[in-house]
Amino acid sequence: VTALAAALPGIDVRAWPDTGEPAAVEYASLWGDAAGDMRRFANLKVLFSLGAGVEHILGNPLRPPDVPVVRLIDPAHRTGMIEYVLMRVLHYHRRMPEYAAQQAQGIWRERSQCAPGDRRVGIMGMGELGTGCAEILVRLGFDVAGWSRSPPTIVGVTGFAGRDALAAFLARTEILVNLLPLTPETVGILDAGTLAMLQKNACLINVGRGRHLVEGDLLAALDSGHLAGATLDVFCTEPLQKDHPFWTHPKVTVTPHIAAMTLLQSAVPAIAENVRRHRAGEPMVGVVDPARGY
Ligand code: NDP
Ligand code: OXD
Repeated sequence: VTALAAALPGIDVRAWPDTGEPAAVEYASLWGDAAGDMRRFANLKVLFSLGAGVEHILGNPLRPPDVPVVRLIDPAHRTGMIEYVLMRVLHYHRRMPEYAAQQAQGIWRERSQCAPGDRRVGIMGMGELGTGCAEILVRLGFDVAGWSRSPPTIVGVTGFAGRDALAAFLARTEILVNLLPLTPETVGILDAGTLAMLQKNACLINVGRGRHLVEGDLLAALDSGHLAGATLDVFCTEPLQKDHPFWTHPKVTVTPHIAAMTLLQSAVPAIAENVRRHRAGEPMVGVVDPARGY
């Protein structure tokens, strides 16, 4: 609040739940649905998500339906996601799970090394974050494909678009990165059927949303030996339940939804700039289309 107030001189910035008179609230920045019935803020002009995802706002039946929803687009967020995805792609590409298993048994054994150009990485969701990851992987020489609704047009990336192209995209993929938004069309998209389409011994990096993945189907695909590993940053229930099999599964790495964290120093200027634009009658950056869900 202090940082946002400093970035918005002349505007009264309050921390929830000290909102003052509801009718005086014009802008709200939020994560989740803790604020409950947003319709009581009768003069609300914009709802800002404190993250890139907006399903927590669009899925709230108590949101004022005509108020624009704006997602967070900020360079530090993008950098954080690129770091995380790159770290895990390299982890699988350089066979670190196998070396970790060898170390546990004191085995000194060199394994074959694959050139990046022979490693096929597939990215689902070629938006702000997927594109950032794809560009850097291409620069490192990986064989990168992207899947989105409209055909991706990133230089060096093999593009696939729409449901009809999903099977072909998955069939070529050895390391799958999920960076889709959660929408009615993408919920449960990583299920037994789609996981089975991946190459044998493929690995999954799920940094989109937990509900993209049918968790039991992933466990079955790992246990059958079809998939070699999974890095999961997002889960159907967060925090992940204490007794969830993912915690101890030898092929699963769990992180607590930290792939790209919202950092004050870059999120605050991004929101403040959008407030400025809105007040100046200029287009805001990151306005979502509620009909598409992202
Ligand atoms: P964008 O809105 O910029 O991009 C979304 C991409 O997904 C677009 O390429 C879009 O296609 C594609 N897409 C959407 N629906 C479909 C569909 N039905 N079929 C195929 N492709 C589809 O989002 P961001 O890149 O900013 O963020 C993506 C997601 O990453 C967020 O929504 C959030 O869930 C997750 N995230 C996770 C974080 C973490 O810490 N784990 C941090 C930040 C984000 P098209 O290009 O054709 O429109
Ligand atoms: C986001 C997230 O959507 O952190 O920004 O998950």
